[in-house]
Amino acid sequence: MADWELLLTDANVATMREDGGAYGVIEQAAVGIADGDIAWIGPAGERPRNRAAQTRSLGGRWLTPALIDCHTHLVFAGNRASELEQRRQGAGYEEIARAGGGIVSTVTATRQASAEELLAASAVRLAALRREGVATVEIKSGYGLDFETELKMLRVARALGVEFGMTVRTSFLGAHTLAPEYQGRADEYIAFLKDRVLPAAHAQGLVDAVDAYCERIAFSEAQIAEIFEAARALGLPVKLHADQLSDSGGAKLAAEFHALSADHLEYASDAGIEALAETGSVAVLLPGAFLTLGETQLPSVERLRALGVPIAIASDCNPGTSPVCSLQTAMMLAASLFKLTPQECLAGVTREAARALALADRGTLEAGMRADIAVWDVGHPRELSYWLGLNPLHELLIGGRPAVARP
Ligand code: DI6
Ligand code: FE
Repeated sequence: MADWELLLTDANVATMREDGGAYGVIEQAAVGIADGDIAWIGPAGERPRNRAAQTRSLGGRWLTPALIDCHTHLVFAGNRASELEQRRQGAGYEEIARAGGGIVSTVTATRQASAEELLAASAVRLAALRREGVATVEIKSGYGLDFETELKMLRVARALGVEFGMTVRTSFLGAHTLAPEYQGRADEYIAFLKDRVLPAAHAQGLVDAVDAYCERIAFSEAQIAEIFEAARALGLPVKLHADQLSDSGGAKLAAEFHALSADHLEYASDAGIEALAETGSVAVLLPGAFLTLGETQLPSVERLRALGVPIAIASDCNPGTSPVCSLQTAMMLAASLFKLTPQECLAGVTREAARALALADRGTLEAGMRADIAVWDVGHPRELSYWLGLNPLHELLIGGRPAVARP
């Protein structure tokens, strides 16, 4: 009877362990896999003599933890390509939103779509992420803004995880923007969300975390605090779209609720970043939205580094501000626009992205962690935030089983 289901040999490994030096590299490594987890990993010369049902040489290729996209809105219907022309005529994101475009136009399309149509449209985007080595993805609601559609979105997100054999973590984002039916009655909308929609979604097992949009075109700190109090009462962690378009006090609010993460942060104040540092919240940077909006205010990466705030990177895949279905592109943009190092970029989509989702069983390659492993045709892991438009994935293993192989 074999001890291991699979033994991988002749590989170089970037474990991404925090205590492992640059990238946590193990050269000429071997990996023993049992029951979908890493049973042993280390220099091949030190490998224990466990028997393996299957042994595979990886020909000297590099292994990293499978990628984790910790911030997406990838379930939606339609798209917003028409806004490109509006922007070329000088209209800004907020102006388009106030004129009834933006999120609300995606809401209309998403409400009209059946669950099957929503699943089919979203599957195309999830397949693109998985082809690039993503094994875990966070998916938000927030394009329903009514009872039926918010739950429909979350059910589709769960179904996508099953269909693709990936881990999907859902975030309830009913507080994405004001539902059209509640114009001028924001406080009533917040009450509707926290008293009716969130409890029902939670009771059906559809919610892993609660998110909100803290911004002048969305909701105030006080309104979001009500949603977050309801999340806390249900035992759900929170995360927050914070200080994306203005210093709206989002980082500080996220810290007050010990949020898993504060996301965007272009306009976060030093006090807000210091608050995040004190609570250990992860800063999730979203360069796709920064680029698409033509933003010029950079997030304070130096401040985040100096205060030891963990930095994650995500695609923010959404039809309005970040039509990006590529986590590798987000890595390259984080390197080129936000000046993160290649190691920070790879940590940002592995170890730190796992932290942003409170997933302690992945994000590094070490004994006991899930065998979610990406195999790359690169000369060094730094290339993963270097190429734009070239996907060097050779193979993706999810739970130790091949999920994607280079054709
Ligand atoms: N911030 C964003 O960039 C997205 N949502 C949010 O809170 C935009 C979503 C959209 O425009 O569809
Ligand atoms: Fe977002």
